Amino acid sequence: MLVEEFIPNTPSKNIGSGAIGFSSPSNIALVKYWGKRPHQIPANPSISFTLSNCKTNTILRYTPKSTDDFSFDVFLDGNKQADFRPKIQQFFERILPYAPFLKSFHFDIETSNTFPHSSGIASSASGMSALAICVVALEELICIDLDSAFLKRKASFLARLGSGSACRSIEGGLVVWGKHNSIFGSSDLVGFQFPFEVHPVFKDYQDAILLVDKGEKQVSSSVGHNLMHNHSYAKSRFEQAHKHMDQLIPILESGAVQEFMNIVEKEALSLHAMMMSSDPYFILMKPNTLEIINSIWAFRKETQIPVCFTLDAGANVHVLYPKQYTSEVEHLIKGQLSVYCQNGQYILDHVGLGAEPIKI
Ligand code: 2P0
Repeated sequence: MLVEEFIPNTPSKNIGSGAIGFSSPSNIALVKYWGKRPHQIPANPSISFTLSNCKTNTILRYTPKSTDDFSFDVFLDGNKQADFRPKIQQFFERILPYAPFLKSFHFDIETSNTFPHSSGIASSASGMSALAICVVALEELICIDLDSAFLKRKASFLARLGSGSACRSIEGGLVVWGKHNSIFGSSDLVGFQFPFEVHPVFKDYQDAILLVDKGEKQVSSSVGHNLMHNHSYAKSRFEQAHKHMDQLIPILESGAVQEFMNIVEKEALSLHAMMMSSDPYFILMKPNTLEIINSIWAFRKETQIPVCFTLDAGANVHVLYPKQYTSEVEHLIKGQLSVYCQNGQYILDHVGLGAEPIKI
């Protein structure tokens, strides 16, 4: 796959004003992306579950204009959001070669999240993927003859340029991003659906997100990624991610939940070990993160229920479990784990379908 395929070369037509809407979910990585090269190329392959309830709804209102600049306003829950502008300006600049029509319109970008703002849940994956697919839908209106599979691939390609993990939110289910030798068709440029058989247990896996700390992170993901350059353990970390991808293929096919949990937890702790051993070092886990992990391990030992955890770049804990254990795990969360959450808050989510159009 070459970037050239995403540069439009079809004839375009004039359109008037209008609006396009998409919702796009967050995703949770099982094998983590941590470390990147220029132009948003990941240092190792990753795989994630696309989520369902945690999503961003974006409406892109477009009005033709004749000036040669970017013109847009951003609204969150109806309020103008000036602090979102730099990230979107940077996104538009990065994707301009692939969406040259962006300077031909003024945009009002209206966005809202289904999860609480500043809940510590990264909104960049859902937000950037929702905006990216709106841009591609606009291209579909302007250009003639674009096929729908290509449009999804392009939406993922553009989303990646906004935020790496966003490229895994366009498709549903299990999504792979990053070149991996055992996965034919895998690419550093786009996320695509895991191409092998998936056992039914993993098709409706549950993810309860325990909101341990809703504050601003002390170290952003961009800074964290950069600290993987010259990291003492970077080479072995990237090798480990490749090994875990290889190991997950038969596990996802056979439904081997024990082996799945082993890799997923190792990945979460390896991610945070990289943070704790970078220069400068930092810790994003909080005491309550560890309380929850220990409680999950104790519960699993006692009940033999296959519930495990993973972590994002923050203190929140994602509790992963097969759907058949929903009542037992919800009981555990309500009774024991929610006391470690800020204001007792958590979000129940599950594997979802990816980005979807919104009727306007
Ligand atoms: C992931 N994370 O695979 C990893 C695991 C966080 C921990 O991708 O700089 O917001 O926008 O490409 O995608 C968070 O990093 O970083 C992330 P950018 P992004 O989900």
